[in-house]
Amino acid sequence: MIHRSWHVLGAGAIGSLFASALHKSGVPVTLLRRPESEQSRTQAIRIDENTHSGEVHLPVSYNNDFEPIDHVLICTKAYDVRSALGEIAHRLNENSCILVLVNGMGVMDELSTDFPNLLFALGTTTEGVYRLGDGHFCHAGRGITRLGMEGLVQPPPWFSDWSRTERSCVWEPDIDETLWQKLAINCAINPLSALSRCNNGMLLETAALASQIDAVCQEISLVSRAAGYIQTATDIHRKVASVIASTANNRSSMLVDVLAGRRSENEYISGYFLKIAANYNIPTPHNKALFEGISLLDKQTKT
Ligand code: KPL
Repeated sequence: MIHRSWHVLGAGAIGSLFASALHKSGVPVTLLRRPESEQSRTQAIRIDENTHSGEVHLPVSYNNDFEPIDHVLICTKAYDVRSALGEIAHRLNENSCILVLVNGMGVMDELSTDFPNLLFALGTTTEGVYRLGDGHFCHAGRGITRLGMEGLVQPPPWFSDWSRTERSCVWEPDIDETLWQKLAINCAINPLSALSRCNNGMLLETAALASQIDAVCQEISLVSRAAGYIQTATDIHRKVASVIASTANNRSSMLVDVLAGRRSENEYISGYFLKIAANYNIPTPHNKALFEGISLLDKQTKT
């Protein structure tokens, strides 16, 4: 029996869902936190699902503590990963596994520059979970979590910690295409819903918004084809329509950020897409206008 342990950096909605799931399946889990004022060394996480509510109590370690970290799940906002990892870098080594489960793409470009000796795995999830209060979350929709590492077709031993949890987790041999597909869906839905301040469903119910979705998807398809993401190039219109239908009553994460006056992850979603489009000299005026609209809102936030 191998005794692995996991640390979780960024215990927001998604981080807490997986911290709780790993703990419940018998894996020791510790939450990482900034050493701010007098705080307790344990934290309760409560997750409601339908009529059930489950609570777990997890130990807390401060980022500036010294015990080494073997496996860490990072679930911060995309723009915080780099500095958050910097705060725990002294506890990591070239054998540590660092699993980055954040929105958007482009974080890896930053991390491989700053931390060339560390080993990273990446992931994306369609689990729907939102915050109700401090350490209290609602698991509103079950989804699938796809994890992978560049060039690794078969899962590494640590993946069994994930496959044994109550959550549905699969190993993805081509994580890059999977992340791109999620990015493409986010590029279509998130900025338009945030600028229009509407639930996802309205994007196809209103003719003017539906034609914008179509134009944005057209550009995404062209760029995806040029970049070699053939599945996304072929499927994007259908995929976006299906995600809009299945999340019709939800607010996109970008709309939630905008309504909370928080900086959005625009640079790691549309911003990353525009960089790739520019690499192939493909004009993407619709995506660019959405990016610029959200950038203006981001400039008004304090974070
Ligand atoms: O991932 C999403 C988000 O809100 O960030 C969905 C629901 C897919 C919308 O793009």
